[in-house]
Amino acid sequence: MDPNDTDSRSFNRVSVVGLGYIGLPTAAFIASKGIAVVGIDVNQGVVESVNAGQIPFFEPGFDELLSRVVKEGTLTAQTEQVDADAYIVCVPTPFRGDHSFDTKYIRAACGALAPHLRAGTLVVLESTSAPGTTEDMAKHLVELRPDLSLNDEDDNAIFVAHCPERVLPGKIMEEMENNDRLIGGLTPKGAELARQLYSTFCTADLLVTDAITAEMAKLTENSFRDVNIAFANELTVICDRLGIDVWELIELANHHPRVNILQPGPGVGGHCIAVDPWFIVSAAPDEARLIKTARDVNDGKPEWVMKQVLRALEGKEKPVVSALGITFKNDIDDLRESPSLEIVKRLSVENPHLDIRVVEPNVKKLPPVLSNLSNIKKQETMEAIAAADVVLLLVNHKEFITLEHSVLQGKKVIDTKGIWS
Ligand code: SAJ
Repeated sequence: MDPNDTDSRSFNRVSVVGLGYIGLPTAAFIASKGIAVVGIDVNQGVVESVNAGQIPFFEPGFDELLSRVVKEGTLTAQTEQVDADAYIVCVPTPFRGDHSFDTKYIRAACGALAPHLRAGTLVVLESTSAPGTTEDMAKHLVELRPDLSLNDEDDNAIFVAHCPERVLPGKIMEEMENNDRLIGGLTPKGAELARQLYSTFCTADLLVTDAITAEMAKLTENSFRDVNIAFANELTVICDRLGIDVWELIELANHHPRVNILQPGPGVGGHCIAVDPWFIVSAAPDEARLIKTARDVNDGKPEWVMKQVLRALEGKEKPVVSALGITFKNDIDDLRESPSLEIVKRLSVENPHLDIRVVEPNVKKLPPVLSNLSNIKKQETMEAIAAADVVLLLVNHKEFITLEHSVLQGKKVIDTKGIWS
């Protein structure tokens, strides 16, 4: 096979680096098409769980697919990198204290895969990244392997692309296959090879562009949502000042044919929407004014909720708060960047006299940041509500939506998601 022939390439072995919320489903979908996939993760526990056919996190419907591809032998996991025709990098891309983009995990992935590269290998960066990261990653790869080239026409070329993930946690089974994908080639041949790889499992449109546009498009999507949620969150604060029911207001305004206001809440969490806009702000700090303000509005919401709670508890001698939900959104077990968790933690630390009961149907035990605090304990819904002076609804889990309203009678209720209004 001519390594430079990108007309129709078959991928005999694909390596997916990082077996988290995105990497593992991606690996399983490719493996389900009969392609040998090796999942690489630095965490031995994750590797063992995958090889046992068990998902190390909660995602509806995914366990069946994972156990099938592991049983069939098309997906295996290990800690050491392998030779492969294509590498898909799905490692975390956090920000530093100053909100600048941190490439440490991408660089570590490059260091491990560089010795395995050969002419014709495809490397796809799937992690959400700051503009220019794919190009920097490619340059780093050829620094590590000066015998290889990034020029499509050279015999010793490797091919690089950015194909950002777009799936919604909780709907991954549906969206992995059916969401349109951005295929951002660093070069035309990189784009073509990546298009072929993603066409093995994605049945929607594969939209080819260059790498930096794909990077910015992904950040733009999440920033669009962040700005719109900030608008809703700001309305809550304005309405509270003016004595207006924000839920009724939004419902009424959304009857306009061209208005679609999102839902306010305790803030914005998860590792995507609360993070990605900062990569734009960091790349263009003087220009990204609205995007930065939206981040500040959403990050300020937990503080506002805390003040509401303390106001509602004024005059109580032994105040009890029952917080319903600590995950970053409904019906999942994911606590990353959760504003609800932040609210509960800060209420506890800053107000040691509070007695805080936490109800979270999606986790077996509280994370150490909460369980280590002496004034917090986990309880079942009814028990926690019965004990509460203030019932603080933080996440719209299905268990809370279907709660009989009568159990809240006589309680002060702060409903940050508007499910009982
Ligand atoms: N939220 C609100 N009000 C709303 C919608 C969401 O307060 O009306 C809050 C949620 O409670 C949560 C946060 O925003 O705390 C983010 O939740 P989400 O459901 O909007 O999004 P994520 O973070 O689960 O996934 C997003 C998705 N991006 C977009 O919808 C533009 C997903 O498609 C991306 O793949 C994902 O980020 C990612 O990995 O980047």
